[in-house]
Amino acid sequence: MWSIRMRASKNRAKRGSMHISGAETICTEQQLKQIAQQYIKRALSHSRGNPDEVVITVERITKKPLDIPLLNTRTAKCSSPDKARQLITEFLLGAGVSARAVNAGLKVLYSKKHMRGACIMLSVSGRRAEPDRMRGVRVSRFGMTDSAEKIMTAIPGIKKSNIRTVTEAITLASKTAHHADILAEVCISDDPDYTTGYAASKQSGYLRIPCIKQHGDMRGGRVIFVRQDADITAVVDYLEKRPVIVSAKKVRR
Ligand code: WAQ
Ligand code: MG
Repeated sequence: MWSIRMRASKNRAKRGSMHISGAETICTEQQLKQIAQQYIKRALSHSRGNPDEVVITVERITKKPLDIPLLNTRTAKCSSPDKARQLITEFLLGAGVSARAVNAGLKVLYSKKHMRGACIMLSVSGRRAEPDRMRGVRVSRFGMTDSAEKIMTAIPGIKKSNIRTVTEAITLASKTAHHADILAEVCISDDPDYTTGYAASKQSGYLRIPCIKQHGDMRGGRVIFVRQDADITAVVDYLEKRPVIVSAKKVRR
């Protein structure tokens, strides 16, 4: 198996280069060429702008991937960012995150500062624990089995053109939620024309939240809430390095 990742950015020469788009999956050797082609096309036709650097990393996976279940999906009734904040708050409180950490998390999610990765937040104190606050932690080395991908196409209410975005998000969220020290994750896309976000946890599954932000807003972010006493180094190592395949076989309610 191989891990393939893409990252596109703009203004590479100037200070503060801008992240345009990123994607990744785990695949067989035969699939590599086709996926690399798709990723380049994606990088060059992104709503956040035109990149001047596209990096594709292809890496053989030597460790056997961990087989984990696909999260169940639901879509919330939501028609405004205000309502979305309320839904996120309820979801996080239900997952055991303190009110203080919820507020700190919302601040990061709706902040103007743009990160390429996710913020790791302690679930009681609301303290940020990611090693690099500018960059955040990139969840990486995950893929989905073909059978799980088929299930994705059958989820009601998802536009065909959005299936890829949703599939990638659920795969990442399934990997994240699987770790015992992770209580929940919330995500807002940084694509100005993608206004559905999500909240996810192992217990409650993947909750799609429409209208999480206004159309045209370039801001986005991700916050992963961990147990207050979590081993941060181990969590980051799992998120970044542990190869994971998400499959539909073990879907639970
Ligand atoms: N690891 C950690 N954080 C990431 C990663 C990653 N691999 N990729 C992106 N981020 C962070 C980063 O801060 C971005 O600004 C933010 O998340 C949003 O990234 O069911 O497309 O790739 O319809 O724009 C949600 C789909 C799509 C909801 C989310 O995120 C649905 C999306 P984006
Ligand atoms: Mg994006």
